[in-house]
Amino acid sequence: MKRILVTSALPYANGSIHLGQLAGCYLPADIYTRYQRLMGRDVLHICGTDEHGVPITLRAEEEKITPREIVDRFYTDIRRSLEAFGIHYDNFSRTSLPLHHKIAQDFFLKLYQKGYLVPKNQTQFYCTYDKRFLADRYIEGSCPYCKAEGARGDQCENCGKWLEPTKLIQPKCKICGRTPELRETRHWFFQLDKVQKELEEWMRRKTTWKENVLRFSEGWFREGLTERSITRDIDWGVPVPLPEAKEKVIYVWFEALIGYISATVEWAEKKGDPNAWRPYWFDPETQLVHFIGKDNIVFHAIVWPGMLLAHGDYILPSEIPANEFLTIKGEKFSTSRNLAVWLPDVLKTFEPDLFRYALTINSPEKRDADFSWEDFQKRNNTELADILGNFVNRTLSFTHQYLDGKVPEPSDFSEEDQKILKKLERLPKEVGGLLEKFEAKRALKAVMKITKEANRHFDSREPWRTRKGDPADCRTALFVSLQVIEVLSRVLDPFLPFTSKKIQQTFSNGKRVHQPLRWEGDSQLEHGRPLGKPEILFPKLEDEIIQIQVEKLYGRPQPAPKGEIMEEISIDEFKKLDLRVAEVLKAEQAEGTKNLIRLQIKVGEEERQIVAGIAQWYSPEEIIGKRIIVLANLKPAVIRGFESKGMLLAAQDDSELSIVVLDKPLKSGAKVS
Ligand code: B3M
Ligand code: ZN
Repeated sequence: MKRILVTSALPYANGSIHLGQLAGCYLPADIYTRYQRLMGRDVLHICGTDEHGVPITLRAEEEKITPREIVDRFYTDIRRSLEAFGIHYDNFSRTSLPLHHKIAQDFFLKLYQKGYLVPKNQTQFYCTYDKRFLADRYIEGSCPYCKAEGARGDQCENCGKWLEPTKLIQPKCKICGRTPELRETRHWFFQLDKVQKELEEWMRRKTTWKENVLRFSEGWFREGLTERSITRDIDWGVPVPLPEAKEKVIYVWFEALIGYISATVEWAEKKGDPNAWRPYWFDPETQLVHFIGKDNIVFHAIVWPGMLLAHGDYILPSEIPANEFLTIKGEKFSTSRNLAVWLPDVLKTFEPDLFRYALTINSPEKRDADFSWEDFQKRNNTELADILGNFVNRTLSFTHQYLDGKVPEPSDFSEEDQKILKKLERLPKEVGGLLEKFEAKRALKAVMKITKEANRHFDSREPWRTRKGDPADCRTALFVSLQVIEVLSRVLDPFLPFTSKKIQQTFSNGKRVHQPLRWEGDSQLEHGRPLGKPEILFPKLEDEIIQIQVEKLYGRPQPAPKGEIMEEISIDEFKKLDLRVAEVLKAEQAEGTKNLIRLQIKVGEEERQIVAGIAQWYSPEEIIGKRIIVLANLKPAVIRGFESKGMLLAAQDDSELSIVVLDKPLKSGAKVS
């Protein structure tokens, strides 16, 4: 292949990026692209925001602002946070650009002229109360296939099927909850069935593709592809370029996919070479790689190749490495249910590489994976800090302390030295080979494995003993450890670019490193080279930091593991807790959340606000007037945007939660001991 065009699914500009999207698509794509760049290949990484469709208009209606304001806010939010996470795109575009409208309309017209888009009358759900047709997510019901509730008009999140809204069970208008009626309207249908044969032949040649994509597509082929309506009666989107289709727009999924092309065209224009995009989309020597999450398989492995086959000018995807889902303590991330860990939030507290590591070493490449803050803390402390950080630090510190801070000259390599040097020589090819197959998780594990071995090698060579008894041997051992660090700094770049850069900075004796070292090359650590001072690469994460994140997510601390009494504490430690009686003056549901209640409480003379995740067990009215117990000297926290100064005490078993209340009317502010 002459060149690689990598795309990442265009995120809807209706919310910030969360960890589930990073693990599913954006991080794997960046790791793969970074590796290809380090191999010196011609690779472009294209992405941008998907700015039309119902996800945008729903959010605009919720916030009573325009779709334009929503997409402008989240285009910036998403672009900035992905950049801060270390993801470098050659172009990050947006589908509300006139350029995209033009390219999408030309694509539509070409298929229309070739007879692939056929106008038909269609009955569609209409809400008499909201006076509008209900497209896609404006209609909800139970999925006709898997019976899951909350299936949207365009796709069922549970089984991933692309749905016809009229087939939903007990359909309801998403805005007002009423049962809609069916009305006639006219739409243009993409004759997907016409390209099924070609599609199947094309897919049959994809023998190395991931099981989830092949299995899903075969299911669709077996059922038989059917025509699909690709226009909508809404006003926010790419207008249908036909005079008889006034007030209709192209269905968001149909035009967003064309966004991959328009983002590449925009890249070329920004580069001042308007034709530079052509080889990436017309030359069969281009490797076209679409990174997506599994909920986007049907549109990327069936609809999009069908559109490209119908169009006839463009190449088809070479790879579609779809990842499975990341869950959070067993629940699916959900923007709409506000159950997510948002990228802009976490970047305020944590270095990006901690997440790049945690989401890759536990990546949902072949099956769903679960994220928890406790696991995140453990991986940072016992893997990044204790294995990688420790090895780099002890090697550089020893070199500074006993070898004048310079790469020592080796003499005869011991057997252990030769063993680890042999593995080191093979490492870039081993890791690269896995990345070529989109197996970033195994690739990163291979890097951590040799780092563990390097720690053992350092221990077994005992430089702290030989530095006196056999200095030549001591120098040889450290020379080997330094060579390990040099190669680690190269192969870590795709996964942990910030850490890789810090390590390479020490080779250049503090001078700024602009270009990372190539994937393979002569070692930069010839003997005599001065080395910069080591720094602590991964500080340990304390429980308090994690606890704040847990509370942010659930609105209250999670119950201790069932039945286990926690670690003993002294009476002095207990005395640090200032527990007080508080009177609940006011209480209300915290806007935009499902399980948070905002309380105004009185503690002695002072009034303050606390937030508690108890809405599943209590209505606000039930707790007004109660005398509760609060931890009054807990550091204030902001939970889902609400300030909380203190925490109420509640007891929870596996089915019920009760807040702790007094059985006598003590004065508020009374001390609890
Ligand atoms: N915006 C769905 C999503 O954000 C859709 C991807 C479009 S890729 C062309 O998951
Ligand atoms: Zn309605």
